[in-house]
Order: sequence, then structure tokens, then C-alpha cells
Amino acid sequence: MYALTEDQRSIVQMVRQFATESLVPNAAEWDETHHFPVDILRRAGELGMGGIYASEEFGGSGLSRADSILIFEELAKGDTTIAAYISIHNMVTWMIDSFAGEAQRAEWVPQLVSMEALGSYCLTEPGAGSDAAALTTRMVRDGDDYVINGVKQFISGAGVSSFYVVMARTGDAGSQGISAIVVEAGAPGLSFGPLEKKMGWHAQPTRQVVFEDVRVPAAHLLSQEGDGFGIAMGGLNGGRLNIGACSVGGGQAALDRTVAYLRDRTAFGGPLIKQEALLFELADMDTALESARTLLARAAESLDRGDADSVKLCAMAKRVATDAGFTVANSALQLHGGYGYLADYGIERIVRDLRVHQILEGTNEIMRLIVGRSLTEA
Ligand code: FAD
Ligand code: 2MC
Repeated sequence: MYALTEDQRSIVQMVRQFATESLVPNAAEWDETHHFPVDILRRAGELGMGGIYASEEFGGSGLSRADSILIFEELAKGDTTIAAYISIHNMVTWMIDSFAGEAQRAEWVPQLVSMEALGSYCLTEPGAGSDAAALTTRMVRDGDDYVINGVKQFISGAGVSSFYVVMARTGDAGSQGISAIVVEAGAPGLSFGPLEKKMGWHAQPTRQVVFEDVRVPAAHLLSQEGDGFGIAMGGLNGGRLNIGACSVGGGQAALDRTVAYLRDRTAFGGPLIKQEALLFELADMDTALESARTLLARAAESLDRGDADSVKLCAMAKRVATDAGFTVANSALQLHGGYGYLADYGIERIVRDLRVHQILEGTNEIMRLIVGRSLTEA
């Protein structure tokens, strides 16, 4: 199952080169200065990474989810935070390309694909995170417009993005009463909270997004009223794979550095890598990443095919891969001794950045909920 095609090998090579040249040399500085590198994102857009699995009609790359996870693993080896933002942007591009009207697609998708315009995904609210169907942001039809009121919490890219895909309530309580709409930056009544101070993910902004009587043309609706929750979840299925792949990439980078470090570091009369206890630890780290990679590939193929169990497989893969990435990075820190704790060695940043992958795009408890429900509902 897990043999790369010729095309996939070229894609990996291209992304690896981009990550090595444009991300690796800058990741530490962007983390330290909390810099969101929009210029570098545009370069990723030029290489086709703004619409990886968007259709080719308006410029998307038309690749599969199986291709996508390869790309995100490579990006994350360079900078996990930037890779993760590119994943969120791709969720937005895919949702707009798949569900916006023709005229809107023709206007918006090329801008998103090139990453000239960035996208944010707005589901979470202060009072509704895991229980996303409990959201209370409201949008009310008024003539040819909708008027939106409410607050979205923890929105990645907020304040910099040009397009906000917003899930809001047009109907009754529950998931069926939710719609999805595109709000453009600059809309009167749209404002942003201050930058959140975070443990990691310093190289991308996270803010509240506030809607006060924001008027949006009804033509910005994605699909039909009431379809919003399904669209949001559809976006997340791919997002969960991508964030899992980002965790594997971050974990792999940490493992590679650890192998090199333990070869060089001598104690007790020889290189530390000769200590069998440490070699076994490295073997477990390698095995955890390979297991996660294999499950991600299986889930991606099932999503590509539209299999009935793809939602469950994406949840399993997200849980396994984000746990594996974090655990491996944390072990890598330990194996660097005191140096692992120093910013200069780059490992503590990976640990900080990967921690949140166990929380966002559906917490790992919610991933268990999805898998568990599939057992009881079968
Ligand atoms: P809660 O839902 O309040 O959960 C609290 C705890 O209870 C968690 O451990 C959770 O797993 C557990 N829990 C809840 N329900 C159950 C249950 N039924 N069974 C067992 N355990 C349960 N959201 C967006 O929409 N767009 C973004 O761009 C975005 N970016 C983010 C960036 C960052 C840096 C962060 C930190 C978050 C981001 N999020 C974003 C929000 C993220 O998706 C939520 O934080 C996440 O879904 C959890 O919601 P919550 O924080 O409200 O936690
Ligand atoms: N794919 C497709 N459809 C899905 C789906 C998925 N992953 N999950 C749910 N649905 C459908 C489901 O089939 C049902 O459809 P229908 O009404 O046609 O029967 C509908 O959505 C409602 O589903 P449930 O009845 O399961 O709804 P419930 O409210 O009980 O649970 C739950 C839904 C908990 C699975 C969902 O709220 C969830 O995934 N919560 C986590 C929220 C989350 O992931 N947030 C991430 C925010 S984005 C982020 O963090 C970023 C960094 C971008």
C-alpha cells in the first residue's frame, strides 16, 4: 500500500527543497519574533500549495489526500507552525472551491490558490469548542444580505486573512440549523481581538473574530442554508489528516536531529548512540512515527475513495499521529539532555508547536468519541 509513485516522489522532492531553503533557516527567528511570513506563504502558493486538493478548474493543484499528507509532512520538517497554517488555508480553499457559487469560485479560488489572499476557518466560539453544533453566532437574512452577530474564538490567521469561512446559525438549535458563509476582510462590523499569547505556534496569529451587524451578500453562502455543519466537518476530515502529517513531520525532524546528536555526544567512553537503552528509545520513536504514517496513508486513501468509514479513520489517524509526533519530540528533548531545553537546539520549539495538535481540529478526546460512537452505532 505504502509505495510512492513517481509523481509523489517528485512532489516530495519539490516540497523538501522549499522547506529546506525557505523554512528551516527562518523557523527559529519567526518563533522568537512571532513573525507570520506572508511573503514565504506566497512562495508556497506559487508552488501550488495554496489549493493542494482544490480542483484544477480555477487553478487548484487537484492532488489527492494521499499526496497532501506527504506535502504536510515535508513542510512540517521545516516549520511545523507554518505547515499547520498552510493546512488550515487549504481547508478554506477546498470548502470555497467545493461549495461556493460559480461566480464566487471564479473570483476567490485563484487568489486563495496563489495565497495572494489567505483564509481562516471560523467554527470555535468562546462557549462552543468540542461541542461545535452548539454554536450561537447568528446570521439573519435581510433582503439580499445576511447580517451576522457573534464571536469566534482561537481563529488562526485572523486579522491577516482576506477570507473568513464562518459557521453561523440560520435555523434551530443543533447541527441542522448551521450555515457556512464567506466574510471578506474589511467588512464593516468585522473586528479582531488582541493576539493570543500561546505556548507555541508563535509564527502565526490567533485571535478572536468579532461580528457586529456584519452585512454579507447572500451570494456568499456556501451551498444551502443548513448545510454548514456538514461542510465544516468535511473540511475538518482533510484537516485532521494534514495536522497529523504535520505532527509526523515535526517528530521526524526531532528524531533525525537526535540521531545526529547522539552520534556526536560522548559519555562513558564512547558516543551515546552506542548505549543500547538509547538505541531502543530511538527504535520506538521511529516505529511510532512509521505506524502513524501508515495509518494516515490508510485514512487518506479512504477519504480519497469516499469510503463510509473515512470519518472514523481520519479521527483515528489524527489521534495516533498527533500523539506520536508530540511523544517523539518530547523524547527527543529528553535525549538531548540539558541542551534539549535550550532554544538554540530547536527541539523545545517543536515540542511547544506540536502540543496543540492534540487539542485543535478536534481534541484527541473527541477523536476517541468519534471512533467510539462508530463502534456503538455499527
Ligand atoms: P472544550 O470543548 O471546552 O474541551 C475541554 C476539555 O474537555 C478537552 O480536553 C476536551 O477534549 C474535553 N471534552 C469535551 N467534550 C468531551 C466529551 N464529550 N468527551 C470527552 N472529553 C470531552 N478553531 C477554529 O474554529 N478555527 C481555528 O483556526 C482554530 N485555531 C486554533 C488555534 C489554536 C492555537 C488553538 C489553541 C485552538 C484553535 N481552534 C480553532 C480551536 C480548537 O479547535 C478548540 O480549542 C478545540 O476544538 C477544543 O475546544 P475548547 O478549547 O472549547 O475545549
Ligand atoms: N464528516 C462528515 N460529516 C460529519 C462529521 C465528519 N467528520 N462529523 C459529523 N458529521 C455529520 C454527521 O454525520 C451528522 O450528519 P446528519 O445530520 O446528516 O446525520 C451531523 O454532522 C451531526 O453529527 P453528530 O450527530 O455526530 O453531531 P454531534 O454534535 O453529536 O457531534 C462532533 C459532532 C462532536 C463529532 C463534532 O462537533 C466535532 O467534530 N467536534 C470537534 C470540533 C472541532 O473539530 N473543532 C475544530 C475547529 S478548527 C481548528 O481547530 C483549526 C485549527 C482550524
